[in-house]
Amino acid sequence: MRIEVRQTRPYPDQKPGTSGLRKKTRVFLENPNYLENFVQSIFDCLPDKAGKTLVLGGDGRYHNRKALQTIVKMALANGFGTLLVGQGGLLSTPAASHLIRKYHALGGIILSASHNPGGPDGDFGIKYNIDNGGPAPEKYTEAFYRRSREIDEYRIAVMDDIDLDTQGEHQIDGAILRIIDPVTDYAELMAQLFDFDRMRQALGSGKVSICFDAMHAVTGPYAKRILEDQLGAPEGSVINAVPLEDFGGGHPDPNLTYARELVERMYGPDAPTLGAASDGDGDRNMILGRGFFVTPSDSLALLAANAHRAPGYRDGLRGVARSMPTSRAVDRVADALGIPCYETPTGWKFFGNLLDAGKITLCGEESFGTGSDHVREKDGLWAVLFWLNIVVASGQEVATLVRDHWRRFGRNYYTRHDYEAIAAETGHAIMDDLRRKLPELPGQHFGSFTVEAADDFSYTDPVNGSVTTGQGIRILLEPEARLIFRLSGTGTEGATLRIYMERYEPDPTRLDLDTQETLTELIELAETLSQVKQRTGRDGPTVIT
Ligand code: VG1
Ligand code: CO
Repeated sequence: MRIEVRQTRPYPDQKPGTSGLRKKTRVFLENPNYLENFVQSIFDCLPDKAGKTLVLGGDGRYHNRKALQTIVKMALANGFGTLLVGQGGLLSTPAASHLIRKYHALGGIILSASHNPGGPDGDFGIKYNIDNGGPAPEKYTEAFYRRSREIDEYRIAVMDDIDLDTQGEHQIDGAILRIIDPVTDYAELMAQLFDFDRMRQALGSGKVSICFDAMHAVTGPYAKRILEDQLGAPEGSVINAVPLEDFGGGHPDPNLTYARELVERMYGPDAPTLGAASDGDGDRNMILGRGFFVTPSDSLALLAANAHRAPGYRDGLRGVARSMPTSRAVDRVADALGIPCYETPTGWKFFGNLLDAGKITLCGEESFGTGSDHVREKDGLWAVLFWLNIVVASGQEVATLVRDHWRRFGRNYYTRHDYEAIAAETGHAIMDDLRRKLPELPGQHFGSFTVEAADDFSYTDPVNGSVTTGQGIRILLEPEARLIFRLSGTGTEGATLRIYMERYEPDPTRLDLDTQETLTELIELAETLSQVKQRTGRDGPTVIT
C-alpha cells in the first residue's frame, strides 16, 4: 500500500450543523477535495487513532459508494487498524452506533443527509460519531471546523477500489478490512430488548398486523429481516423495502406528507394494526394506528408510560429527556413515575452525556426521533418494535392506547410550522427582533394568554457543565402553553425558520379537537410577534407537522 500526501486548499464553510456536515450533493461533486478535506480534518483531530477500529457506512444515497471508497483509502493511510464497513456501503445510523459500541471502535463515519432527498440535485452529508456511539459533541465538531479552515494536505492510500458487496475479511498491509452484514448485530440487539416470542405469535396468527414503509431508504433490509423473516409478518408487510440511490424519487421523510402510500393504507378500509415509517438513515420514525396519527412528542410520552411492557425496560426508567421544542407530554409521565426529566437543545448529541452517565433511559425529539440507552442515536426501527411490543402486550389499538394516555395525563396539543428556504438575512433578522423583544414580554396579555417568561434557551450540561447558548426563543404562557422559534441547523439552502406551538388541555371532554384549530390563537400570536408571513411574502408554512 503506497500512501500519498496530497496538497489541498481549505474551504471556509465546512461547519457541522445539528447533525454533521450537510450540503447540496453538487458541493461535494464540484469542489475538488471537498470530502477529503473534511475527512482529514476529522482524522487530524483524533489523537491515538493508530491501530484503532473505525466503523463506516451510509444510507445508500447517490455518491455514498464513491465517497466510501475515498474514506476507506484515507482511513488506511491515516493508520486505523481495523475498518468495519457495512456490505453495499449500507449502515443505518442506529446500527452504526451499535457497532461502534459493540466492537469498541474509536468512532465511525456515517454518510447521510437523513430525510433530505438525494441525487445530484439533492443533498449529501457526513457525520462523525465518537467511541460511545453517539454524534460528536460540539467540542469535536468545533475542532473539525477549525481544522478544516487551515488544512493544506490529506493522506490517502493508492490502491484499487475495494469490493463493497462481498462479506469477508481482507488484510491490507497489516490493517484489517471487514465487510460485514449491516443487519445481524442490530437484529440481535433488538431481540434482547423486546418480546420477540409474543410478537411472533401475534404477527404469525394475524391477530396483529403491520405495514412498515422503508421509503426506499436504509431501513428496508433491517425491517425485512426483523419484521418479516424473524417475527413472521407476512411478506409485503414492509413496503418500499429496497434502498435506492434516489429513494425512488421520493423524499425519505416519515411524515404525513411524504409517506403517502403508508398513510393511504392506514386511513383506508383494510388498515393494519400498526403503521410505521423511517427516514433516509433509519433514525426517525412515524407511528400510525388505524386512521390515527401519533405525534412524536406523544409517542415519547407513551413509550415512557408503557416501557415496563417491554423486557428490556422492565426494571423501569432512570430518567427521561426531551429536546426543548418537544412537547411537555413526557414531563407529566416523568412526574408520575417520580423520575427526572431533562430538557436539552435540539440534536441528539446533547443526550449523549445523560445516557453515558446513566441519568436517563429514554429520550426523544418532536422531529420524529425517539431512542434509549441501547445505542447513542435515535432509532427508528427500535421505536416501531417498541410500539409493536406495547400493542401486542396490551392487546389494544394504537388509538385506544393514546386516548387512554390523554385521559390519564391530559393532552399537549402540538404543531410545528416550518418556513423552509427563506432568505438567510430574513431568518436571522426575525430571530434578532424576537430576541430584542424578550425583556418586555413577561406580563403582557395576548388574547386569552399571558406571558409568564421568555428567554433565549441556553443549556448547561448537568454532566460536564458545558454551556450551549442561543438554542431558540422560548415564550412560556399561562394558561399552560408555549411558543418557540428557532432556525434549523440542517438545511442546505437559505434559512429555515421553525415555529413550535403547544397548548396543554386537561379537560377530558376536549381531548379530540382538531390540532390546528385548537392552536389557532397561538398560530396567530406567532405571526404577531414574528411577522414571518409579511417578511417572507409567504402565505403560510411550507411544512406543517
Ligand atoms: C432537525 C430536527 C432535530 C434533529 C435533526 C437531525 O434539526 O429538528 O430534532 O435532531 O434534524 O435529525 P434542525 O436543526 O433542522 O431543526 V436527522 O434524522 O437529520 O439525523
Ligand atoms: Co435521520
